[in-house]
Amino acid sequence: MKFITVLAVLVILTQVGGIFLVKSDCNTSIITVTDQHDCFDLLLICPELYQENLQPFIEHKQSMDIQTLLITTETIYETYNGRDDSEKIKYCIKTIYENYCIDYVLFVGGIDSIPTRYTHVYYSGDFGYPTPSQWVFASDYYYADLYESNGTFSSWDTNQNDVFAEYDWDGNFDRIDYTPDVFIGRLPCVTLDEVSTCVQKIILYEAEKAWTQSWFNSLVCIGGDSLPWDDEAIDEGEYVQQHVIEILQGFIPEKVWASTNQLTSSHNINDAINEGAGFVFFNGHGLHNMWATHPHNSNTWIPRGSYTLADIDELENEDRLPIIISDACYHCQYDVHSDCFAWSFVRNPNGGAIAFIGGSDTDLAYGGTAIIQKGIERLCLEISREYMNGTLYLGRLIGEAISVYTSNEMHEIDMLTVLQNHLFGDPSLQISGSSHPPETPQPPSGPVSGQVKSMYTYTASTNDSDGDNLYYLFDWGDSSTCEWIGPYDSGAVCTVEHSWDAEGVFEVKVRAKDVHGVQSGWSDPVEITMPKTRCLFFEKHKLLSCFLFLFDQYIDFLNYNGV
Ligand SMILES: [Ca+2]
Ligand SMILES: [Ca+2]
Ligand SMILES: [Ca+2]
Ligand SMILES: [Ca+2]
Repeated sequence: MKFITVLAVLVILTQVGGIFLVKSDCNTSIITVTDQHDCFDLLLICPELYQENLQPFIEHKQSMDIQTLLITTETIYETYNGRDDSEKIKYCIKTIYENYCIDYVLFVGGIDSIPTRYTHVYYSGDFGYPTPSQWVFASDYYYADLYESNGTFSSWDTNQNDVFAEYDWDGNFDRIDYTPDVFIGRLPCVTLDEVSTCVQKIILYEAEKAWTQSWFNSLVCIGGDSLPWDDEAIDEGEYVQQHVIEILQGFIPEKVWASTNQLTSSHNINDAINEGAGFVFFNGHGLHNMWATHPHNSNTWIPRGSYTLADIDELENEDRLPIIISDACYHCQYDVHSDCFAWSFVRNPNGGAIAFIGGSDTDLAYGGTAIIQKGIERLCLEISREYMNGTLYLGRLIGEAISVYTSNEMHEIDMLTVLQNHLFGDPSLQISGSSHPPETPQPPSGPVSGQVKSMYTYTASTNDSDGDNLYYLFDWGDSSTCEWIGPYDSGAVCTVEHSWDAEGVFEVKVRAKDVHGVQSGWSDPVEITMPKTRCLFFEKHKLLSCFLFLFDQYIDFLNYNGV
């Protein structure tokens, strides 16, 4: 086979110079290896047309120590067997995985360049609102799930009737092991300009180490009451995001919420994204070209006129590029609409997003607090947990989240969640730093009581075993927003001022992060009382004195009147 021939050439050249050339019909890419048994990290699959525009990407990945191998769809179709082009691609991924132990696979090309696989799921469940019963949607996840649980090739057509991923489809079932074996992403480019734009964005994102930038720790949450009139009167979008905020400790939430009246216009969303954010969450309703939700227990749609593709095109966040996670219908329906919602963010040359995670079909969800138990909403929480576990690469973030999700018993809604999930982005994209975290700081030092609206000074410090410079984030126990402050030398004292606007007892804590973006845990809290205990006692004492005075006067009055 031609592919075997190519590999033989590679081995010979490797033995000669430590650098080998991957020859293709129209171009040459240079791949550096140290010996012939080396593993690759990333397999890049694209049509020949895009190969030249991807050369800077390959060179950049090499510089990031991500060994990259490119193979064109034309070569795959000539070289590999399979009943159709999709199966040939899947066999190619499997072969390269087994020979070169790749972790990540990136498709560069839309549906016309690289085919997907369509599911066939019949779902008769009752969600209390109309849902389709026949689910036929694009599932690139087919290419990530290489093996069944017994280690054999996973065709997604185990009953061999050429209908794939069947679940109760005319009574037929195909056996699927939902665990991903490689981490997959797609840049569904349809023009060479889009290829170049994505390459430039990825190179800049990693070269600037986006995860170390001050804007990265902003977390934009866009949501409202996804399902009005549920029995518990929960604003589901905000409820999911409150859980995300609690998981993504150290991120500063920007709540573009219905309940805070911050979601009346599309400008609210663009203003928040233009400031820059590491992550953006959309929780609500979508079509391939829009997003919207509801105010609390209302059938009104907000923002006015919905958030549309035209709004995405107006984004100007430049290199402050978020990873967007969408819990809404049809945002990744690239197989029907080449300019779908998700892709419009990623292809935007003036900003938008570095990557988008979402679904290609209808997103089923439970109303009320049960919303976080299943579906893409649950996946939002698992993805957030994976990030806090220190996951370095984007594909692993979503892949590991799916592995956790699928470790429980799979029902129809779980199948639909996992199979329609897509990552539009580079799965080998670095999204956090590799370094030892700073030591968890001692609680902040400063006054433990004081008066409302007076300014007080607090200090904190800690050490980083790598000697990295450090930033500090204080949680003042009130609703005030705060920012990461720094950089300070490891061990140096960070001094800040704060005042409280209301009386009460506040738990104040601090955490540190190093210049690689790696964070310590929160310190133990210190209790700060506003106003001072002495003042409270004084006020009460004065009040008591006053009562006693009045009581004395009352006794005098009674005596005077001879009662
Ligand atoms: Ca598998
Ligand atoms: Ca079948
Ligand atoms: Ca609701
Ligand atoms: Ca460190």
